[in-house]
Amino acid sequence: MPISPRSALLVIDVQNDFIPGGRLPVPEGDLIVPLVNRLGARFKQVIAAQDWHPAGHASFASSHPGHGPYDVVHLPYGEQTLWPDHCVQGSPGAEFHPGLDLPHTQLIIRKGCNPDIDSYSAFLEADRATVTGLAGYLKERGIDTVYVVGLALDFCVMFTALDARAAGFNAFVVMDACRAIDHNGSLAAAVERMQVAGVGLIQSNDLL
Ligand code: VGL
Ligand code: ZN
Repeated sequence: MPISPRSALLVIDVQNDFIPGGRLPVPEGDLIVPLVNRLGARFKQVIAAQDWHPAGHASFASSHPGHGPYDVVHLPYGEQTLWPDHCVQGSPGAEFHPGLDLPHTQLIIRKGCNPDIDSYSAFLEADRATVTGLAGYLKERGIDTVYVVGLALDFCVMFTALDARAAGFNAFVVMDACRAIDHNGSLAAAVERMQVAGVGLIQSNDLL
């Protein structure tokens, strides 16, 4: 498949805390890095998302006494899964994986910065109202198609792809350049939701 100049690669949360050995490890998360680099080399437009939480963030189980990671609590905007502390602003765990080699990345979108609101998506925070500005950036640059890779497939990658569709972009997820947390069937549910929304699920071979 030729890569249109009107397309962008969105590299989601390839950060130390999501790699085995980190605070919220995604199994095999490190294995995607060489493939993400190869894909990135094919795109003129590369955008990276970086989970970037203040200490004490509302999505951290440690902020909810009596609760542990993976519990679900009610916050003003709805249900929130709780996580181990991760990707704290300025911490080593929040840095990109050292093997990520995408020096032509033009934009880094940091998300989850609001202490009271989580943001899986690189477009829209979990209150479904606060935008990151990514849709406007892409539109101003004439981009109509996004390819999404990174971590975790069943959370940040999925919500980014769904919101890309909702914002009017063609959206593809390069499945073998992602890995999932897969908690309580979340991977199968994510595949189903993306298919229903018209997100194309492809393999890196389709692009390389
Ligand atoms: C993510 C859980 C919490 C992700 C981020 O990148 O998928 N998951 N924060
Ligand atoms: Zn997070």
